[in-house]
Amino acid sequence: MFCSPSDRSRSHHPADARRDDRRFHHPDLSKLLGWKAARAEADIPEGEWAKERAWALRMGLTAAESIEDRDIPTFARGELPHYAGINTFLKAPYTEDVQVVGNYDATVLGAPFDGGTTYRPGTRFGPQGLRKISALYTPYNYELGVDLREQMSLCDAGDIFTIPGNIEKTFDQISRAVSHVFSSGSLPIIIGGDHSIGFPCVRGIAECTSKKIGIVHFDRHADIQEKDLDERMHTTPWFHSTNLPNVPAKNLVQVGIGGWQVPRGAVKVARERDTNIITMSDMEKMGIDKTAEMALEMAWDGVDMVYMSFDIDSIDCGFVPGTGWPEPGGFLPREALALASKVAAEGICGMELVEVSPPYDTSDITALMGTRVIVDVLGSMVSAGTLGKHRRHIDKPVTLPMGDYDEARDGKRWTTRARMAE
Ligand SMILES: [Mn+2]
Repeated sequence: MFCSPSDRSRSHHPADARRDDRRFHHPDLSKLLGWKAARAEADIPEGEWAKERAWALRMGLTAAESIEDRDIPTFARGELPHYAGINTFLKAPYTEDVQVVGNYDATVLGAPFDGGTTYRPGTRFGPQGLRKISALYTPYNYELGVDLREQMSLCDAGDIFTIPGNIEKTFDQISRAVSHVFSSGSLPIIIGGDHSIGFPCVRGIAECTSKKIGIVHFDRHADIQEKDLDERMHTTPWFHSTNLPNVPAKNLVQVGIGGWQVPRGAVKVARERDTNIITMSDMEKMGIDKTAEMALEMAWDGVDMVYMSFDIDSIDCGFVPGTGWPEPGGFLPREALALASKVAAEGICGMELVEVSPPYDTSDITALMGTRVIVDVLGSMVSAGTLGKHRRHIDKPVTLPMGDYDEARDGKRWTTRARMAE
């Protein structure tokens, strides 16, 4: 039987088949996260956003008459506009008085120190770099269905006063600052700084509790030598952390380790102390879910809390050029974010984000990646309902003395005599 070309194309052409398929089998959009997340957004409250906008008008005056949106102030205050303002992390309130950090679920604090680096410096500018680019985010995440501003409280306590050129004095300052924040009940989020800060950060938490602490450590490098270049450099934090009585080495899980600069000296210690190393290829073979499950199982085995250390160089250096020790072959950003989120979902007692070096960064891309890890960790904890779980384990809180300056008695700083005499 003869078929004309047009008949044949009507009955057999694949494009026609697809068109028919679409006509008769309506795709089930409700199975997509894109569909679900759009609907879930309607249930997230907006009260804190309304509060911030009203606060901005009180702080920054109402706008010029020509401006129709009457929520816009004259002086930029709070989240908007993203390019303006004096940046704290995510434009969270700056707690100049560190006595009040306990009023917030989490506290960001900077540890600007690069005296422990053994290759590229510059991480002393890490906290500033992260704060600067963090201003581009809103606190809302579509897929997670969380709005941090509505569902948790966050402050930025500014930076720790580190001592350039003196690692040990800097460590003492960092431990003191972290123990203060942890004792207040607020979750410490420490932005480094090179990786030497890992030890004093863990020490600051460990001294406030009699409970045991496990560590999940994302890195290309094992960082567990006793010394490097004769000092406790950024290659050594886990040697000294796992010497602390309540930080068992068997609960240290090191994820992403590998390449040409592990280095060998660290491997010997890791073997002696029986830490747990998961390489990039282990992760590739097992997949993200299984890797996270295994890391959590080992880190949480017999302990009460888990600390997270995230070295930005665990991500392939093509994505994070601004770091102290770049290494190819690392995580893809999506892998790193998924792993960090899954570990955080179980609840953490603190975290550090280290090795962002803005002088070597390009277009703020490394600092942005670091910011993203932190906000994803917070979002994941909010979503899982595990933020604040660490509080029950603070059984030895520290109380640090403050100075005796009294604003009512001594006046506000930067108020001149001439001004006061008027
Ligand atoms: Mn590293």
